[in-house]
Amino acid sequence: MSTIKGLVKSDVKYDGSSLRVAIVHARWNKAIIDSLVNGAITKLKERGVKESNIVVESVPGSFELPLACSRMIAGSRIQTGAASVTDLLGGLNFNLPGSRSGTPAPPGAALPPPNQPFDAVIAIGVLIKGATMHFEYICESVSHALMKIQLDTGVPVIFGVLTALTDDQALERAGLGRGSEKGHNHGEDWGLAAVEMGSHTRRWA
Ligand code: DLZ
Repeated sequence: MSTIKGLVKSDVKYDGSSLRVAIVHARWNKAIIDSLVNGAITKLKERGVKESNIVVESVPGSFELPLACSRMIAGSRIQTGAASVTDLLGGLNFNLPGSRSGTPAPPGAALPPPNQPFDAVIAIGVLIKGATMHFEYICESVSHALMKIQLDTGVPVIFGVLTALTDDQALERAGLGRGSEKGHNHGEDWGLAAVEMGSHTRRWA
């Protein structure tokens, strides 16, 4: 029997060719992260987002994702003049060492000035439940913070944080399942969601 759960594909094929998208990912559970990030980049490119308009940045763990997303959105707006410095407290001296678009920049390298603010940010992390309450606290605070950032800034923040109870749950959701079923790579959905939401918010502006 087929399932009723899951995402129904949009009838519209959104065009990402004019969009600029940031991916911010944690480095905890890196093998799973890599697969999710690659899935997202594949779909962004499939929808026409230019490699030079995909910026990938890493942070230590999922707990660091909200601050990074917030600063990247603010910084890209200041650099492009889309917001004034006074609007965006803390955005001065914004610099993104080690960021990459397509291929990694050398550590310490500054990003070239972008020609437009980010249309969407994808926050990617993999939280796997352990023996303590760490998992619950991080899941709760990160999901609330990411929602707040997108509502406060009006820039879509795609929730690419897996909150898995077991290693296998996380692996399956990154297309790396250990059984006969490899599972579906959710990173692909996040790439498509970024293009769809980036396109919507331009129309809704
Ligand atoms: C500390 C911690 C733990 C226990 N588990 C994870 C995890 O499963 N996934 C993840 O992304 N990060 C984890 N972290 C690290 C925290 O997110 C954070 O980086 C540290 O607490 C430092 O603020």
